[in-house]
Amino acid sequence: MLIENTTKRKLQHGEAVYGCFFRQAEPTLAEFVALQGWDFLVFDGEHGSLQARDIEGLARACELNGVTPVARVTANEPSNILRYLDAGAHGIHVPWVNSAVEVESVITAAKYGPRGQRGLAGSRQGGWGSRESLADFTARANRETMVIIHIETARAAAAVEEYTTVDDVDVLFIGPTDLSHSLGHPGNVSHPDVQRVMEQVAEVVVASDKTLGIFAGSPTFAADWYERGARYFTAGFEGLVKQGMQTYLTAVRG
Ligand code: 3PY
Ligand code: MG
Repeated sequence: MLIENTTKRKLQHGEAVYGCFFRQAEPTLAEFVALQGWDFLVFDGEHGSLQARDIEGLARACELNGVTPVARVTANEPSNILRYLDAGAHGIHVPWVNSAVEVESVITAAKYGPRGQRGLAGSRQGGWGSRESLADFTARANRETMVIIHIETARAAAAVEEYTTVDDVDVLFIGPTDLSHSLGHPGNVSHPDVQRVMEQVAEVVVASDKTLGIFAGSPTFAADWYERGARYFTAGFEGLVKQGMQTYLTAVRG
């Protein structure tokens, strides 16, 4: 249930927040991951097989441990956004958003009136109307729900200035991998063309009232982008587990 979004609160105070992408439909494993000290977990409906229904148990595993459950939706589509939020995500990552008009449509889908047109019903996110009235919940949800928009195509990068003018966007999030692909250097995030576009995006976002977010799989990448003004960071579960296991095996096998 969405009572308070502690990650959003930290961002509002200018603090850096750290989260982990996770795509297993296993609440017990999510609970273990949540206990490692993350501010938030991002349950990944885009790259993986998670369904909106899986968010119910995964969100509960987070909520029990004071961690914010966020979901990456499959696509920018109102019924898709609605189902992930109603199931219990406190925020959404929306991939492949390619114009300011599309950003506005995310907000319309994610916020209740008067700002948006999110479908209203008793849902797990609102405690099925058992904790407070639906009217009170709409105000709470509009205040607490976090919206993270991916900048991961050349088109999105070129339009980012306009994205910063859309109210109620919390985080403009660079997706380095898709961006590298879109710029003609698939998987080569350190290519100078990709770095230059990421820097241009960063400058525009940092000068605005939005938070700059980025996927940062390593601490050095995250530290570098902290210096450039990013405050919302994600890593990935598999990447971190892989590093830990390989470090262990390399050490024990000498
Ligand atoms: C990307 O790098 O494309 C991402 O979406 C990271 O989450
Ligand atoms: Mg991506």
